[in-house]
Amino acid sequence: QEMENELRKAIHEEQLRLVYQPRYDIKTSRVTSLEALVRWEHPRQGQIMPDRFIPVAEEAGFISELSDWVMLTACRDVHDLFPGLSVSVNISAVEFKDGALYGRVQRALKLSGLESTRMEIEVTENAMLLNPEKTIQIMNEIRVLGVKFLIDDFGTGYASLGQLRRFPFDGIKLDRSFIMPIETCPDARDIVASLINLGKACSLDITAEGVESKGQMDLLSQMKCDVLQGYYIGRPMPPEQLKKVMPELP
Ligand code: G
Ligand code: G
Ligand code: NA
Ligand code: MN
Repeated sequence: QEMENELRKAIHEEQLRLVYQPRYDIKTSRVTSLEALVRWEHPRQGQIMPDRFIPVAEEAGFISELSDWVMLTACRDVHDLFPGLSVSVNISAVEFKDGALYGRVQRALKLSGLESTRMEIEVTENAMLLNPEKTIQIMNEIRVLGVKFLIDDFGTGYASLGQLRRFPFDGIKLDRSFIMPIETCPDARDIVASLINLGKACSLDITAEGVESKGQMDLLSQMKCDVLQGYYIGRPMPPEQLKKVMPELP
């Protein structure tokens, strides 16, 4: 309850920050997109991670307000600081409940001036289970703008691939729990190879999350993964810092 009130205030008192984690495109050997991740700089408690306060915002019914701030700030930062790069934002399942998301996305694009084809939205597979018909309709409307959709943490949720095939996704992000063991465990490697092939068969762009070593990067390149994200490529960083280190990234 107390956290709820403080978080409401935080949105208006500029206590929220975005950090950006680079995503590396294997084909062009370049960082081509960034994921925006929110942080709360609490005046007394210091930095609070989203796992702790996103659920609070969801339950208290102001996740959309928070998300509006995230979308606009992310679109502005990328428009102003990272010419040519795309940006992805994380959207909660509950944001598909009403019909407002289309207008909210459009507003962030308009106010920032970012080309719509440079914006991506990450949704977890659990979002697909709440209200499939309506979610598909909202996704289709937003995709007409040119915005892309990615399934986040793929493999950790409860949706089946049969269910997911009905949704208009552009890409999937393989959860880092699949990527972690690929260097040491041949079974894990086979599973990731199958997931990549499966994704390709559905014409989906495949991102591997949690890439922490050169060995994993090489294996994933061999398996024809499309995009890599993880500490080996770069940690989530404030925009100014990322801008500075960009030339030194792999
Ligand atoms: O790296 P990090 O601790 O930021 O991410 C933890 C979790 O919080 C991830 O699952 C991520 O998708 C989620 N998350 C980060 N930023 C946002 C955001 O702006 N909105 C939502 N809904 N989730 C976010
Ligand atoms: O659920 P989502 O994938 O959006 O969560 C992103 C989370 O994963 C963030 O907390 C981010 O800091 C973390 N993360 C990003 N790259 C790596 C990595 O290479 N290893 C680990 N352990 N965590 C990572
Ligand atoms: Na994400
Ligand atoms: Mn993820």
